[in-house]
Amino acid sequence: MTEYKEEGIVVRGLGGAFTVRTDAGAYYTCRAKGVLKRNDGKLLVGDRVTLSRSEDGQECVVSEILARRCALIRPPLANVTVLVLVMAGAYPAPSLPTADRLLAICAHEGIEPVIVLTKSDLAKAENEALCALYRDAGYEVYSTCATTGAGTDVLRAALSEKLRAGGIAAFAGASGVGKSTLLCALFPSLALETGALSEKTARGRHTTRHVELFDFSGGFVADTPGFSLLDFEHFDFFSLDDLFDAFPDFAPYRGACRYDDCTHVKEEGCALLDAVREGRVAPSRHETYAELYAILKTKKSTYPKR
Ligand SMILES: Nc1nc2c(ncn2[C@@H]2O[C@H](COP(=O)(O)OP(=O)(O)OP(=O)(O)O)[C@@H](O)[C@H]2O)c(=O)[nH]1
Ligand SMILES: [Mg+2]
Ligand SMILES: [Zn+2]
Repeated sequence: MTEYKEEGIVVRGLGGAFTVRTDAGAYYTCRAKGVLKRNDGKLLVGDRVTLSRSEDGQECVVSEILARRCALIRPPLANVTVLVLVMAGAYPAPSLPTADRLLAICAHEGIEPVIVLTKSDLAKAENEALCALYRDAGYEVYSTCATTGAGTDVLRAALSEKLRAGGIAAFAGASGVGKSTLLCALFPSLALETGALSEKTARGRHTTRHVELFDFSGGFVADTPGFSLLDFEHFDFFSLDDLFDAFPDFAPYRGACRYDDCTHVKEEGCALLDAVREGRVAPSRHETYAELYAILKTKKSTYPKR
């Protein structure tokens, strides 16, 4: 068999079949070579790859993963450049610890975070409070309503600018928060499946089950399966040494505490705790920090320091 080798990007992965878009713009359904299925080197949507194919394209194998800039486990996606964290003030109620954990992972991985508060028709006051909290913490925040389309033009323009030079903007957030609905409001040509919330728990039902990339501007937007509250419970994404810097809003207080080895959890003379008391840092941000401190303290540092 004559073998053709081409480079491209994995745009979809479902049940062991991967769709690769080659740099020439053709789409092939591929299997992954055995070594790319193991946990440590697993092929992810977003990976740039080499594919080997027969002339007619019937036999396609992803044979190699090219250099990765980063890899997320939740959502499972490689080379994310912008993480669009979708939240709502209600339906489902937001989990700030989960949001803050994902934002910390972004900071650590060098991924630009963008926060979108959606369902503004259902949760106007709650969304405004969240908007103030995260803008004060220095994050870029947008407000949208997928039902009326409010705020979608502004968000689309911002994403277009961010993706102009390539990259992947991944929409992530709790199940049922409205990621797929928002993507359809932003890009009407996408006909993504969406699902109602459970009446009993007002939570989502995991309607989206796979990650998929769609062309936009010079790069891609990605829909991802919503996470549940348990997904970030077991926090193992970086080491204790990197924790403080994963909260960009804490930066002004670095090195300002009375004790050099201050853990910023309970010490006297802690500049960060003073900032929380005086309303310069949101208590919820510090609570997440303290929770992660307790979790990471018990772990051996096996991560390369950045
Ligand atoms: N009122 C209102 N409902 C919305 C809005 N956005 C989404 N919804 C509804 O919220 C429900 C869940 O929306 P989805 O888009 O499926 O949520 P998702 O985040 O993709 O959920 P998963 O795929 O499970 O992760 C659907 O019933 C949507 O119609 C909004 O802005 N306003
Ligand atoms: Mg969805
Ligand atoms: Zn301190």
